[in-house]
Amino acid sequence: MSVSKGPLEIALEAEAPIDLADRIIDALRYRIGKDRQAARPHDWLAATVLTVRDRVIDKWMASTRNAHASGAKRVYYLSLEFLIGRLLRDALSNLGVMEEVRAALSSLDVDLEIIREIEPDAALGNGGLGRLAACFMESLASLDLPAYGYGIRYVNGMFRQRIDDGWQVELPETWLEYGNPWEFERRESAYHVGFGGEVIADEAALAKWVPGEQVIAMAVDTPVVGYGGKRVNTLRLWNAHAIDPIRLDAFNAGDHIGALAGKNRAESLTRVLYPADSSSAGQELRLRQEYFFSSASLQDILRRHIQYFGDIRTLPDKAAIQLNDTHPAVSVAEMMRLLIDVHNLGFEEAWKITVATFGYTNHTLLPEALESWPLALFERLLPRHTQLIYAINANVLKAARKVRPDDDAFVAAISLIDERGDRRVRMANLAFAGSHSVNGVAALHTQLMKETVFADLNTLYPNRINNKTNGITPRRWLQQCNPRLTSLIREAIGDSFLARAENLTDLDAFASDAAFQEKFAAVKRHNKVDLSEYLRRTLGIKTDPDAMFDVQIKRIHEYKRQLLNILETVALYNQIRLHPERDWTPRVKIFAGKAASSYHRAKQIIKLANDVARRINADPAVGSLLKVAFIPNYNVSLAELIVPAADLSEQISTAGLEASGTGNMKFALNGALTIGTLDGANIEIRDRVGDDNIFIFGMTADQVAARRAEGYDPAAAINASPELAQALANIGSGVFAPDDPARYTDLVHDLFHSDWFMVAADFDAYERTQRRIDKVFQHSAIWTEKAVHNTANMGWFSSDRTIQQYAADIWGMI
Ligand code: 26Q
Repeated sequence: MSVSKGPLEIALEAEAPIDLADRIIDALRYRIGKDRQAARPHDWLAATVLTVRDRVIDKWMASTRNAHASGAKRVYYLSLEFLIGRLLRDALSNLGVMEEVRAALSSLDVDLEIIREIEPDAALGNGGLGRLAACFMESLASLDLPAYGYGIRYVNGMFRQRIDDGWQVELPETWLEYGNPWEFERRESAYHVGFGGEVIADEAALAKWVPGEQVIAMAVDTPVVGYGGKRVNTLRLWNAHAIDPIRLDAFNAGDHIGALAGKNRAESLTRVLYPADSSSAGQELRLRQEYFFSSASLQDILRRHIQYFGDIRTLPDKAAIQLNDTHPAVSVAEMMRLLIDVHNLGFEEAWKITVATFGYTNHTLLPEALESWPLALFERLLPRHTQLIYAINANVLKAARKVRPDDDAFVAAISLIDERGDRRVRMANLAFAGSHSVNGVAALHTQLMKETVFADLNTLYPNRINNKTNGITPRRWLQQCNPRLTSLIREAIGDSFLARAENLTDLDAFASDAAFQEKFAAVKRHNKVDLSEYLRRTLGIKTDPDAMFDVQIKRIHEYKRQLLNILETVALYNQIRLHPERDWTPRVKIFAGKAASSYHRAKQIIKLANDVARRINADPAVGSLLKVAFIPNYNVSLAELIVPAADLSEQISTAGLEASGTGNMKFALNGALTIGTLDGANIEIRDRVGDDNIFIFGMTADQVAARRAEGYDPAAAINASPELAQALANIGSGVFAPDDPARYTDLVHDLFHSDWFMVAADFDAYERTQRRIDKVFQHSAIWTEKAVHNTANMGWFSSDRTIQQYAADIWGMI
């Protein structure tokens, strides 16, 4: 894209209308090189994408031009993760050409649904944080805000999960196998990124960094289409290339491997997404990735600013840069380096510009997840940045001493360097000090930030911490994934809710309308039939679409407490066997999620879910009263199938540990009721849907903290709960693992002796609530009325609202 200054008014619409089907055929012939006879499904997909992409391009260029012409402020969202999923349906839907394209393909005997399904997910993220970035990009375009997402174009995204004999096996993910027709390589947008080397003083005694190694970052752009197709923004992902792709001297001397070593080393930077387990692994390649993408993005942002506005000192008026967690936090030091060493500003002025430009979003309080890097590693890789961080720290510590002169603990907590043990650079402190705004992602989480991890920084920089409760895009997470419910809502209240999700409250008027309830329930049942069919086809598990579909799908982590759900499943199984005559509510327990490859306990929990499923599904004593399914390879596309089919949404983290959650929002929007703790955004969901329409149980965050402080005794909690004790006895003695009865000895032992996530403490409350839910589900009209109230009151959780708050309060854009 050649970006030239000022509006370039070219009449782009003046083209003669050509039949869409002909265009697809042309794309197939002239861009793929196949004719209709030779075309395979992937060729049709590529030809369709290329044709749709053509429609996007004029709007894309116009969007970029308008931003330039108006001199509007732009937002830059820096994220190591963008968990996008498939793009085709999103683009067709937001452009409003779904039916047109479907008809064109149909005239060519091609089924849109079939080619849609073979599009691979762009899975450049682990979970919630990456998916949030994708929802934000969609909302930014939909709200007509000029924005760029910056990230890494991983060749291998989130690993593919296979379940072998109940165990997770990780396979490489290959989303680029058939190429990626959505993207544009921008060879002219390339930057050098350095590593290592040394800092010397130049003639003027100014610092000069001479890197020991350099790689090239090359931009690859993907258009992001907003709702209604008004605006198209850019997702710019970086690819790493070697400066010298091949060392010919080595090659000619016969060293064919050595000749390519530099190329391989450079390209390994953008090869693979780090699978996270919320604990910072601290590997050198990860820090290299963080710096590589931060540096390339900032060079690009500054280059664009200078090109259009001429003066680097106006940067904060024209650019807002948001850091998605600390993963891009080294950007603060890189900005200082670019402003001081390249643009020749003084330290103080550079710092003012930096702080005015950056905002930082925190997504976790788990201490083991707070990123820090060994100072020695940091200094070896980034010697100039280390100097700058020392200089920043000197100022920060001076300010801290001014506030509390005699409080060494206060000063030590604020320091950008952790001086305990091996010295480490604290990325959260760097991001905090270098940003004018620091936000949490739900009200409770933000409150806890102020009270715990960031208490001291909050004293030094009061008013910096603010809340921006997460949201989800209603286009992907209602309109596209649940067309049946969307039609029903549209019939009732019109379709303004897709752009203004708060208008969903008009549905409240229909909640007690019997005719509407019936239609709502029919939609849910239809979606459940689809999921049921998937379970039968892929897992051979037969399920009754009239049973309650009880769903927990998310990353597998102890704090999310899949174990609590499994234990309750075992307890229910025991109760059904003991009292088969009772009026049980048939349930299908559905689990899905990936465990970080190094997280042994999480993988054990996956195996347990599968062991429990195998035994229960094969037991004629429970028959269709209880089924358990662990669906392999959870990803965005699978969520789009499962969410619309859920009756009950499991959001059962230990209170205080789930920063927000966004799956909770997707389910409630699609008419599932939530069983959840008072954690993250669950609290705000309750506030909006009302106490009667959500099932809250268990300890609050305050109670969890108090219980820990007083000395929590899990064995006592277990012994006080006969059903829990029984379930644990069954699991511990190998009832579900006859082939290896000792498989869960350590897991059960740990529950008795530490139970950090307080599974035992919350078990009884959880179990009682589940039995209450059984009763409510039997009254289908009452259940559906609650479900409608959920859908009606979830509009506030649109990421449009979240983005408007960021734009107004943090970015200074509206
Ligand atoms: C860190 C260092 C090294 C390698 C990987 C990582 C890493 C990567 C990803 C650490 C954490 C993550 C992902 C975190 C995440 O997804 N957090 C979730 O963010 C959501 C959006 O705000 C919240 O809704 C969830 O509550 C939160 O868990």
